[in-house]
Parts: sequence; structure tokens; C-alpha cells
Amino acid sequence: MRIGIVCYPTFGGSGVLATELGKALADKGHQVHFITYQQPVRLTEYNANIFYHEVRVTSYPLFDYQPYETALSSTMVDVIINHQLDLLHVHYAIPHASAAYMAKKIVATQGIVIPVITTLHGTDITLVGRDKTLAPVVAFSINESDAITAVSQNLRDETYSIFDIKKEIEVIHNFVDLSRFKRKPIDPFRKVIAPNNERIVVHASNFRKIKRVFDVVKIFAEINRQIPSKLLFVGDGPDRFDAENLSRELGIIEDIRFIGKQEQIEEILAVSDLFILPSEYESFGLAALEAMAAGVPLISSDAGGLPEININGKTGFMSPVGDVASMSRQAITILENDDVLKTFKVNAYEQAKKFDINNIVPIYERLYDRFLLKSQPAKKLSQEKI
Ligand code: GMT
Repeated sequence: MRIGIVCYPTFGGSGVLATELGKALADKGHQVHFITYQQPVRLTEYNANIFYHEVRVTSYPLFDYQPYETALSSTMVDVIINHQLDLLHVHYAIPHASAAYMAKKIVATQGIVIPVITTLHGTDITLVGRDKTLAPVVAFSINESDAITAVSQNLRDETYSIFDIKKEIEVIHNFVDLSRFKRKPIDPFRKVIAPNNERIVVHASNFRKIKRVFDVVKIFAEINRQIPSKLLFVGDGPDRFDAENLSRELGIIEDIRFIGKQEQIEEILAVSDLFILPSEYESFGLAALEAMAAGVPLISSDAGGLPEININGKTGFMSPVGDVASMSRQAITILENDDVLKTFKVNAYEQAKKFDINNIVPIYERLYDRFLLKSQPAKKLSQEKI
């Protein structure tokens, strides 16, 4: 199959998921064409079945805002025609679903039928997408997609409650490549972070308000009062600076490291004992699933789709959003006893197995197959008169 994948190329969950999906499809022999404005961060190795098409945006003095969506549609048209794509799979509705709708209409004028599958990831619905300035276009382009998927049952329900969606939304959970996260801890690395064998707690995110990173600092302050421990903050974003200030105010800065965006997250998770994700909302929580795949238990809020991955009292614990006291107590319960920690680690890994890449990717392939039967591959036609 020749599959076009449209995504954000950054460290965000939707881009990571889309890139991992593309890589897995390429390994299975499909031809995968990534269409985005930058090389996706997880696309690091050469694969003969993977192509990358950069969306180049023309700048012109008249434009206060560059027309990215138009450039994206035009690149889609070019790739659909010249690489005879069988379908387009767009990740994150804004602006990918509406750009795909436009591309679909343009190639239709040349007699080409291109199915569009839209995968909803979270904030494209629950935060940004519902904004009045975007909502009509988001709802329209989702409804015009040939298939719609959501990464959790919760996101599916939220989408129906926020928008008037007339089609079926299929739930296909996020997945993880277990083989990538099953690493032996690198002892010298662990020693650098925790020289006296302290527990290692980790949080990874984009440090946006929705992630509640100040709760992470407060929870760690309580853990640190009772258990020798270190906290690693992975990632970067708007609340990082204030999180650092809060750590200083609480007198725990010496036990916290802000290590920025990391490509080798599996090395960090391999030495970690606990992952904290107290988010206001999380459609799924891919970062938490990756931690669990590395055998790291999870302290999380019970928001959004998190109850679909975190089993309370088994793989970690969940508390209401903002309940720092409860999350701190639960974290200490896991960390204070070696045997308890070991059991939670095993359970976390076992739970992650349910979301193994080998179980989920075939669901996408079956979805694609349904549309292939209905459409013809795009014929290479001249674009001269477009
Ligand atoms: O977490 C973020 O803010 C990034 C965001 C994205 O779209 O890149 O992640 C969303 O998609 C991930 C992959 O499907 C989900 O696992 C995350 O839970 C979801 N984030 C939110 O819903 C806040």
C-alpha cells in the first residue's frame, strides 16, 4: 500500500504516534510518505520504504500570516499524484483534516479518489478545536473524512459531546514498541543521576498548563521529604521556568534536573522508578504508556483516557486532578518498599503489553484495507494545468 501520513513533526504525542505508525507500516512492506514541515523527530533511521516530503511555505511581504494550510494541501496533491497514493492518514485534526479535504477535492477534478482517514489525538478536540475560531472547520472536516479514529474511548465520547459528528468514530488506542523500551539500566548513567542510589522519579511533557507541572514539583517535594529521591524533568515548554522557580522556593532544586527534550527517552526510563502525570486532561497519555513499557509505574490524575491505561492500585494510582496530597501519599506507598515497587513495575510492564505495536498496527491496516477495496490508486497524471 502507498500511504500518506500527515502529522506534526515535533515531540508531541500525536507526531510521535504517527511517526511510529509510519515506521511500523514501512517495516511491514508498505510505502510510507510523511508530509510535514520538518523531518519528524522520531524518524531517525533510513528505511527504503519511507519518504519525507517537506511542506514549503512561500513567504511574501503581503502576508502577516503564512498560508501553511494551503501549502500543505498543495504538497498533498503533489504527493498523491506523483507517488500514486492509496490513501491519506492525517493525525491531529487541525489543520490536517481540512487541508486533506481540500486536496481530496482537487485531485477529484482529475478523476482520482483518495480516501482520507483522520485520527483525533486530544487537544485538537478538547482544547484548541472547540474554540469558536476553529470549531466549524474542525467539525466539517472531521465529518468529511472517510474514516475517523480516536486514540481512546474517552476522546471518542468527548468528540461526540463537543461536535455534531454524524459518522462512526472508531477507537484505536495509542501503542508502544515494547522492544524499544525493554532496556537494561545503564549503571554509570543511574549513578550520575542518583549517586547514593536514590529513587528516580520522572515527568516528561511539553510543560503546557494542561500538564500541571507545578503539581509534579509539589508531589516530588513531599516524596523527597520522606524518601531519598531525584526528579528528572524531560521536555520543555511554557511552564518550565516557573517550575524551576518553584523547585528553588521549595528548597528541592538540588534534587531536580531539567534535562530538556530527549530523543533517547528509553535510556532515561530504564533507570526510572516512577512516572508522574497529573494532567488536567490527557486523551490517552502516550508518554505514560512508554514509561509503563519500560516497567515504570504511574502516578496520574484520573482525567480523560488515563483510566484506560492506568489500573488503580496495580500499575500505579490515580487521583482527582489537583489532589497533590493524595498523589504524594500514593507515590510514597510505591517507592518506600522495594518489594512493592517491584510488583508495581512488573504490573506496569504487563499492562503495557496490551498496547503492543504488534496488536494495534494491524487494526490500522485492516481499516486501510476497507478503503482500498472501494477506491482506485491515484494515476500519475500531469499537474501542469493545476
Ligand atoms: O500531550 C500533548 O499535549 C501533545 C498532544 C499531541 O497532540 O501531540 O498529545 C495528545 O496526543 C497523544 C497521542 O495520541 C496522547 O497520548 C496525549 O494524551 C494527547 N494529549 C492530550 O490530550 C493533552
